[in-house]
Amino acid sequence: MEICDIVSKFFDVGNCSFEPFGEGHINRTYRVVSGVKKYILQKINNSIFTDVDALMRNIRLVTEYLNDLYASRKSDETSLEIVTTLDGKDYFRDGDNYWRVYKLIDNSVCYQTVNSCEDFRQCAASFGAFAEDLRGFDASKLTEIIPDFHNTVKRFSDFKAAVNADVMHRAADVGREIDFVTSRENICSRITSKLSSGEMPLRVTHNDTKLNNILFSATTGKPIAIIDLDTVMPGSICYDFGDSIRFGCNMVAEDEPDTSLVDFSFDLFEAYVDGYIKSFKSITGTEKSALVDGAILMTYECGMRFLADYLNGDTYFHVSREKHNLDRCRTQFRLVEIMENNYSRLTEIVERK
Ligand code: ADP
Ligand code: GN1
Ligand code: MG
Repeated sequence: MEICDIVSKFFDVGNCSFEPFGEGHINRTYRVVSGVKKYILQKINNSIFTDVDALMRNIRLVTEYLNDLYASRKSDETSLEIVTTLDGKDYFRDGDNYWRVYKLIDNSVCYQTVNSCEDFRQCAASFGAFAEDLRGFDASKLTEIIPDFHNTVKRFSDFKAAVNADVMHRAADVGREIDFVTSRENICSRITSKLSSGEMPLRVTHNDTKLNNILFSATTGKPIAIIDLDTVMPGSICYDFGDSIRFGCNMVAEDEPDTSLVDFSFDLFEAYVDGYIKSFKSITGTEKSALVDGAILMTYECGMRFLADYLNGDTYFHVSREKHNLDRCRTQFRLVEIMENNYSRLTEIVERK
């Protein structure tokens, strides 16, 4: 079906125009304009999100909860707003394709790299408030949409399976990267062991807190919306903290082919820790003391996922060039090295806050 025909299942289109939008790795996103109205249309990646009903139920529950909260506070923040189909459903199914529409959050900008410490501090405050605001949300209402999403121990065994299968015959050329992963097997359980012992609380978390999943106001420059709620489910706060650090403190793009350019900003790290801890008031001592581990683990895990996908033939993350996933993996591993080499410096920054 054509894009405008799909959109007509959601609203009366009139003159419809659309363009591919954003830099997400998972869904296909379009910006759609119809008269004065603007929307985001997404083709849901249903090979990853196999239970689309549960996915959209999770998003509806969380967005309604947050939007009610923001309205009661008369806050400028907003959450996503699902536009239903003309027959009242949260998505439209066309054979094997599943489509959803959100209101476009207008007058907003989305960044791929951080502009300043102040912006990153505000981004941290916003993700910290997200965690704090969802404290009262009943996690049992949510489906664990991708089980073991940030279970690094499980990710490690999936990685080993990809190496052993070596379906594309690529393993021989990436021996160094494979060794990088396997030599760090002992770090995989640093967070999962604390969650299973009950030392660390399981909370409702976002699980994909990279910078391009937050929108800033084009007028005030302040964060106005946390988007990409596909992976909201129970998790550790250290995952959310860590994923923001992984993406935001890297001074070059996630897919920079020249790893000698990869650099980790300690100033940005400090700004993020500051903004996060100030707004996330209920953070526990155990969580705070595992934030640096969260940053290392999320970066290591993401690199391992990119490498596994490279070995599997690039079936998960969208790629736009040869060895794209390998470039992404290498930037992550360089960041891991920098953080490992500066572990006490990072820990001191957290302890000072
Ligand atoms: P993916 O899961 O593929 O990352 P996202 O839901 O993050 O998909 O959307 C991709 C991009 O589209 C975002 O990074 C952002 O630039 C843009 N976007 C998504 N939803 C909205 C929205 N409601 N308003 C404005 N921009 C949006
Ligand atoms: C994907 O959907 P997107 O592009 O925001 C991925 C994250 C990775 C990230 C790496 C559902 O995020 O887990 O950290 O790419 N999302 C999913 O950039 O797997
Ligand atoms: Mg995204």
